[in-house]
Amino acid sequence: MRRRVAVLTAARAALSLANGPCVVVTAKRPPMPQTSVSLLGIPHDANSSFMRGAAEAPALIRQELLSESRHLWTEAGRNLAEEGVLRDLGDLRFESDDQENGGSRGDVQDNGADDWVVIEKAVADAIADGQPLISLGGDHAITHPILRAVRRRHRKLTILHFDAHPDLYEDFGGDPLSHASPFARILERGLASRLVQVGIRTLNVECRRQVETYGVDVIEMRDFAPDRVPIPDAPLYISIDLDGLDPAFAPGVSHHEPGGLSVRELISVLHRVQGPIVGADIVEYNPTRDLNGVTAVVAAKLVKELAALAGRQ
Ligand SMILES: [Mn+2]
Repeated sequence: MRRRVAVLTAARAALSLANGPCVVVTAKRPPMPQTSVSLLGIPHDANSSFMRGAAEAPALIRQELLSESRHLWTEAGRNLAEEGVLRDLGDLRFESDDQENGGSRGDVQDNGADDWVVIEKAVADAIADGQPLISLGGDHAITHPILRAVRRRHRKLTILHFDAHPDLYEDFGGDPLSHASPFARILERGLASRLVQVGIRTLNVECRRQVETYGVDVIEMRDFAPDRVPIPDAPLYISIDLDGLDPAFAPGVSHHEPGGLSVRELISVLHRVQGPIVGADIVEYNPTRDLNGVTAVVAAKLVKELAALAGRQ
């Protein structure tokens, strides 16, 4: 049942009480609140296999997003600067944080900290009111605990995933929580009913076997065209590893893999998404590899275009 909002100003209340029956003035029903999009930094890179640095990303992406060098209008015509549209939840802090080790890998450590539980709980809190969330990594390992929380809220869930790599390794380098393995964990636990991967250009025998095992729809980069990408049904989650882009566009990643997507090609696919998305992440920005901060600007641009999708009614 719709709740009517009654507003009784102090002055009118005083007047009413002085002059007889109390008059309750019913305010005009406020307009439907716009969907707001939450932003959460998850500075975690302890499961990176090659080099660290992605934990430094969220603050730099946010800085570019809010830079005065550009406005917050999206290409689809949404102004993220409007009050209440963007809700910044800040960055997560991990109890296991320490400068030398960069946090625990996500499994329970001697100190009792479990970074995966921290991430899962923060994401669950962020989406508890039904509003979509864009998470800023961190490395790609964080998509697994994020999806644990998102899937609990959405009984059906599909994923559109941009990446140079399929991230389907069973146990990369002995770490089942590796940033090369999140989609193996997600699919083996049934956290998504369909996974579409775009930009892939690193398939080896093991990964091709995993693609078969889990029934993943892979659009390899050699076959890519924006209109060839099947957009999965809603509720849809979008995961963007910035190394899906060509290193010419996004040099600030740990694993340079030439022959990738242009920024425009990736956005063209995003613009084909019809319905609202329930969540998204942008991961693997590694500032230690960036040139003039250009990759942070790309990440900020993608936050804007994702927010336009997430904010649809
Ligand atoms: Mn990747």
